[in-house]
Amino acid sequence: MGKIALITGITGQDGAYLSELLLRKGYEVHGIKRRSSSLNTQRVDRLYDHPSFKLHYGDVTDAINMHQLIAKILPDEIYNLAAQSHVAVSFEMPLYTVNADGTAILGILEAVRLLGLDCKIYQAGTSEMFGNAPAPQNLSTPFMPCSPYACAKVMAHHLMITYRQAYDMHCVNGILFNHESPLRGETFVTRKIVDAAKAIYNGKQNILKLGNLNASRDWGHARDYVRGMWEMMQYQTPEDWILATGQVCTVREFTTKVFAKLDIKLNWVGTGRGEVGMDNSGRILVRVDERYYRPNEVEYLQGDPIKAYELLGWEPQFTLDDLINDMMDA
Ligand code: NAP
Ligand code: G4F
Repeated sequence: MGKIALITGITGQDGAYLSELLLRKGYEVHGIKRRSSSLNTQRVDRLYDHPSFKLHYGDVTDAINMHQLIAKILPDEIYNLAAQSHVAVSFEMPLYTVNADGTAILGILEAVRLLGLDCKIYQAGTSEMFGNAPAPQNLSTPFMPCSPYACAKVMAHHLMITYRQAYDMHCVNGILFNHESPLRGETFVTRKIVDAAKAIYNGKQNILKLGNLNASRDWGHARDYVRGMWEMMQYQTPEDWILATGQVCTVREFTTKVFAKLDIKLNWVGTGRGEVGMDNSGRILVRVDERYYRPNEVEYLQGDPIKAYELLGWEPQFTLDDLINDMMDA
């Protein structure tokens, strides 16, 4: 008998890649999808006919629903990936974000505890929890969350440790730095840049508007990161982990690289909120737009994944160039 996994957030980027990975490993994969008036399962539609792939309606903020699903599915492993995962949106919907990204893990923890299940739980933590703490951020770096999203994730992280210590439950925290892919949501900056560059190249869009070009991120590929999630869950003891590449680039550099793949050289002119990116003929292709700035910004994230490297043998297989090529080719 293969293992049974339950994935919340299965319709998102990581949920889709993790589903593929677990099915390849012989798992029965159950996922929670939200009821929506429009289609929201495109990322997993190709798995729909797989005999070991099953979707259930649900919402992580509904603890009764989570309890019922966990009691019915009796999973060996739960991956809690569900989240309102957009940092900027969390400033506009703080209470919902804290409910979905912070409080909701309690519904899962309590269900597993009250049902007495021997079930491992993974919580999708984030480098945003470090906020503007000095880089490189490692497992000793203090959390300095500076968005409702990051505050919620810090709460979930500590609830996991509390249940691990109090009830001896197998609670695993993955603190993952930014990871992208062709399945990345369209409003995250890497996908937005790739889509816009291609549309500008094809004459379907005139300009790309961005916020803080100086923000620096440690960007990896989601395929590498879901493999790391699974490896953390197989480790003999429940622990906290960091997955990152250690390589950093700014939003400006990422944009330059993407346009260069289309043989467009961007020349940056001006500073701050007046900065623009022009092609060699002087046409403005990128402009800074105030609306994409956040009330609070995390300026520089660079992770130190040494523990995952030493204890799990995890290391990223995709370079930043590989990632951009994969996103451009999609
Ligand atoms: P994503 O593409 O935004 O996917 C989020 C998933 O959560 C979607 O399936 C979404 O469903 C679901 N969801 C949202 N609210 C829900 C609710 N109340 N009940 C049930 N499902 C809900 O995010 P991702 O990039 O795959 O990230 C996966 C997890 O890792 C998230 O928790 C994120 O915060 C965390 N994380 C991501 C990164 C990264 O760089 N990607 C880094 C660190 C941590 P719909 O499809 O219906 O919207
Ligand atoms: O792509 P982003 O929106 O990702 P962000 O805020 O780093 O969050 C992502 O990674 C986290 C891990 O560190 C996850 F936990 C989280 O769920 C999510 O997946 O923005 C990246 C940077 C930011 O500094 C932002 O201010 O790009 C800057 N940026 C500049 N212009 C922009 C834009 N971000 C977006 N989304 N859109 C812009 O136009």
